[in-house]
Amino acid sequence: MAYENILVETRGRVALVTLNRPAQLNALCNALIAELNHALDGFEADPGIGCIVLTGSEKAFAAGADIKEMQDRTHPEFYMADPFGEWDRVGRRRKPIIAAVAGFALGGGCELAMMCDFILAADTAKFGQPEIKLGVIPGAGGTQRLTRAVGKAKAMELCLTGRMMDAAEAERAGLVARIVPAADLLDEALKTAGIIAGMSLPVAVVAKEAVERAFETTLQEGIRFERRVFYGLFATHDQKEGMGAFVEKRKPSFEHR
Ligand code: CO8
Repeated sequence: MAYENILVETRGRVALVTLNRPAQLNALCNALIAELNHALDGFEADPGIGCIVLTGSEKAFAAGADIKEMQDRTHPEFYMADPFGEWDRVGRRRKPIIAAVAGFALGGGCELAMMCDFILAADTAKFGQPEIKLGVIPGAGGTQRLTRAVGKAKAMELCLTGRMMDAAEAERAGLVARIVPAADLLDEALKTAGIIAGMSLPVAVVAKEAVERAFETTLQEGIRFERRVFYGLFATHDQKEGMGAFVEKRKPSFEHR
């Protein structure tokens, strides 16, 4: 498939997807989301890929869903087409995905970043859910994921006023893992992805699944889940290799099995 709205490359075990509609500030049209899912399907199926970086441009990670594409939709059209089903697929990926965000991450752009496993932000990043200014509300998980990330007070303020928060505020609030200088964002994201991709892939997938459980279940159920999968990892080659390497004072060589 030839992509028109994204750029895709691989660097060793890391895949890089760059949103590429610069004239529209990477507004997320349906075709872009379909291309993104197509690319992610390929990376999920490829055992040679251990981590994915999703990024945009210097000016915008993504300024939201494509307003021009949406504006004339009717309720039955929207309901039947259910474009969010495609968006949801991004958030259900098993391999780790890092969002590397510079510039605007607004509306669907903020929601897309939050579907990733964590956000690395450039010091230029700006986050917000401005949908209320358009007469709608966030529709791709924003009211839920933002609230879980930053708590009710700030999420409510952002969704009701539509104001943006800068990278420093987003980091204080817990929305982003780390802020880096804009010039270093991609290098830092790729370096971080390289570290993750160097771990045992099945173990990384289990770690991701276990952390996600914290958002979906009670503490006791989450701990029970963690314990079951923890014990299960002792059936892997890579657990024997990781612990063996530590005891033998050498670097582990994971085989992703
Ligand atoms: N959709 C379509 N086009 C956009 C979008 C967008 N979200 N954002 C920017 N653009 C376009 C502009 O129309 C403009 O195009 P043109 O040159 O043809 O007029 C171009 O990008 C550059 O934008 P600006 O001239 O506005 O650039 P500025 O630097 O002046 O401003 C802003 C940057 C502040 C980011 C401004 O562009 C803006 O406010 N954009 C809209 C932000 C927004 O409201 N986002 C939320 C959209 S709604 C949403 O995301 C709902 C999510 C639910 C998922 C839906 C699934 C189908």
